[in-house]
Amino acid sequence: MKLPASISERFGEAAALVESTAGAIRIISHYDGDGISSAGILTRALYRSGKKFKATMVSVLEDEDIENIDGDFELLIVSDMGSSQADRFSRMLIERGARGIILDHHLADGRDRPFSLHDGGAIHEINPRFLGINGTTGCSGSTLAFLLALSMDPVNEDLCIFSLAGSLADRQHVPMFSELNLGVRELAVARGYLTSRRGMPFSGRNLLEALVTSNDPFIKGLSGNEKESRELLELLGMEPERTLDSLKDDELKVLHSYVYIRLLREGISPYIVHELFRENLFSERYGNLLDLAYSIDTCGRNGEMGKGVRVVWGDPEAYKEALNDRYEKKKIIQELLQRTLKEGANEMDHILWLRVEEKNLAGTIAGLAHNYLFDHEKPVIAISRDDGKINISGRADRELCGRGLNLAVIMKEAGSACGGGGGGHDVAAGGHIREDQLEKFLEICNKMVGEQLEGDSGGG
Ligand SMILES: [Mn+2]
Repeated sequence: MKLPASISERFGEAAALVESTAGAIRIISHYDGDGISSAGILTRALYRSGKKFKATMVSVLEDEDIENIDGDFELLIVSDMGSSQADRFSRMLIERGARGIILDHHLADGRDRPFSLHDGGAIHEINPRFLGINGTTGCSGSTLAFLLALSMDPVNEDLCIFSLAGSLADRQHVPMFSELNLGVRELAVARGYLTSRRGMPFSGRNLLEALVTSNDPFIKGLSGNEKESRELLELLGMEPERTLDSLKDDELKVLHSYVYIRLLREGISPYIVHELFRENLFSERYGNLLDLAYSIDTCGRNGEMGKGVRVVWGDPEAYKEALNDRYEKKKIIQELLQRTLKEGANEMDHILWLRVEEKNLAGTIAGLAHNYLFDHEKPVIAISRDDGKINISGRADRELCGRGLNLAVIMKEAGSACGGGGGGHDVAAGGHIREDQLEKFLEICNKMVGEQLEGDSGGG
């Protein structure tokens, strides 16, 4: 894989640091899909080069956790996290007489240069944000782990699948892979590890499961309805039990066009339907890369990071279990969507709002409800009670944001006017407010959305 010289030099130095380490190597990584993929890639690469290692995955690392990292290690690798605490790590490592590598793609506390061994410190830090690469879209933790593995030994090329799975789990594939991710994607396709097919993001162990469990898109009447889905597939001349990647191009086209028209007929925004057509990557062993990425991610969300790492190590039993877990989770989301559709949303002039007490899923439900269940001209605000306060998740789509909507601004202002705060992105934002302020909060949101979209005449 071709990299600009400045970047491959950074990885080359990190690889040399690993190679020169005779003692134990300690890995600390984030617990989500990207972090687990990273840890899996790093441990496999270390194993292949005969190194001693131990890996742990965590959701957050408090400052005192950094002081208390267990084990007698010579080298610490912090992955998918660490840049915002690089100073702490550095002091701890100097005290212990050890060295460290940070592979992170998150913001780094306003610093404009990475930690470097050349500066007399104990840390060699690689963060795409110091290399002119977008850390939010162009490079994930697993991309960094993979590039290090590749610098250690070209034999690690086969781990590219997990590199992309991690990027996908961080949603860096929407609308498409770019920058360093794109480089890995080109390698994976060119070397035959993955095949590329354009179309809707269907995944599943067979066609029937793909339709029945589909939440994005949620297809009214088909999603969650095994009988209707089976009948449709038979009508289209496709065995429900066939695998997705067994479909020939023209069969895939038939299925996609059918769903496309059906969604448009239901009144789903053409913009949203259009966005569903993107590249899907398939592996013979793992199916749609979406399945691999989200089953690893689900392991982390369930607190079973070890299972996730076993998936990256190629354990077929672990993948089977993790896939089951993923589809269980999809089912829960599906049931929430069905319930939301049945109960309907509360409608105001410019917003829709609904209660989602499953607070970890509120944002997901708000987003899918906006896209597929209700009037897409209005953003959806999901609220969930949480220990004396109310959590808020707002979701819209790119088209509304193009017309002036900015949910980050609204969440921030309306949140702080109601005894809390908020922020995020224009299209997806969140916040929290005092429990007795809900009515006032909704009034402010409604008014602000109206004002932001006011200047636009293209709406309806
Ligand atoms: Mn990440």
